[in-house]
Amino acid sequence: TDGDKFIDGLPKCELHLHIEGTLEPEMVFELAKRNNKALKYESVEKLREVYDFENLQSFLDIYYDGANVLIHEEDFYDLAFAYFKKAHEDNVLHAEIFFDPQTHTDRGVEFKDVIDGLTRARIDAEKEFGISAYYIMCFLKHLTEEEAIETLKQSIPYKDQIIGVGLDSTELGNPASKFKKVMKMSKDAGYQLVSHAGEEGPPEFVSDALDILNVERIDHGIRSLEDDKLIKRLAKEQIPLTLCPLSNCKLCVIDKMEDFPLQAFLDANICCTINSDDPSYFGGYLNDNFKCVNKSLNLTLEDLQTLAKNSFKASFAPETKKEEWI
Ligand code: ES4
Ligand code: ZN
Repeated sequence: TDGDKFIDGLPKCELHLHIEGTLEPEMVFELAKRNNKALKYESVEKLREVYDFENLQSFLDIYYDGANVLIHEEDFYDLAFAYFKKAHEDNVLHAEIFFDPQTHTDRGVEFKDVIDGLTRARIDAEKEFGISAYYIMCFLKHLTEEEAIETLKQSIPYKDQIIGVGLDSTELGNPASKFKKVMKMSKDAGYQLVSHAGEEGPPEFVSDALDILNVERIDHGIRSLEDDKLIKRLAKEQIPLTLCPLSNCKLCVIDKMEDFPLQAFLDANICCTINSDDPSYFGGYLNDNFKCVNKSLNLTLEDLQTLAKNSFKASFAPETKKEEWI
């Protein structure tokens, strides 16, 4: 359709993408072979068949298992470079990419190998595609704050390669208060702060991320709509939300794309953005997310433009860059 062509040509930013969530089944098999790792699935097709989730946790179990094939610096390079190629095809000019160091260091992979591979891919992609990118290190909410502090310490020698710190993984049972100290330490170390909140958890989890952790951006935040006062606050303070429509469908946060409440966020004048979260697991990259939402919600070209503009506005890129892009 016309909308699809408009979306293809629209310059945009990706602000909510887990690099481990771009690991395609084909690459799982390639890396397993290269690293002499046995897989419990007999084929790419059989692996893809288990990508059928009922909630966040059922996805996370599969996602952490998939990450086991990532071992060497070049594995992280190949993973990230493949993503940059896809992103460039989607007219993504700038990406702020999450990585989960603990998923790897807990298996004996060195922090250095993770960040070195990711950084080398970023530099090569900037040269080859002209794409710009930052990395955001996430602490896993299902682990302890002490473990997060240990990871923060490991990151310090590489802090010039990391723009910020986020929180992801299991939301229910892991409130913001659990990570108050490590997030303050991260801010003091010079990192920007973001957090997943209000994906499966109630709106209070979003206000707590703002009030207790002082984050600048909320990842997901879809359940904010259940609290009118919070919605007014997000609009007034122009706190960006990085929404992920295909993710919300696949993890049963919503029943169907027609229920994705984008219009409510737009009507409330909230700086909402469209993102792909874990594209290999959720059925599509950034333009697939835009197209799916556009088709199900009958957006106007103006809405699409607003969403792209919001993505630049919400990014951590310097103001001069943003002006150039918008
Ligand atoms: C995630 Cl969709 C989602 N939610 C929370 N944590 C995550 N890590 C990777 N994908
Ligand atoms: Zn996420």
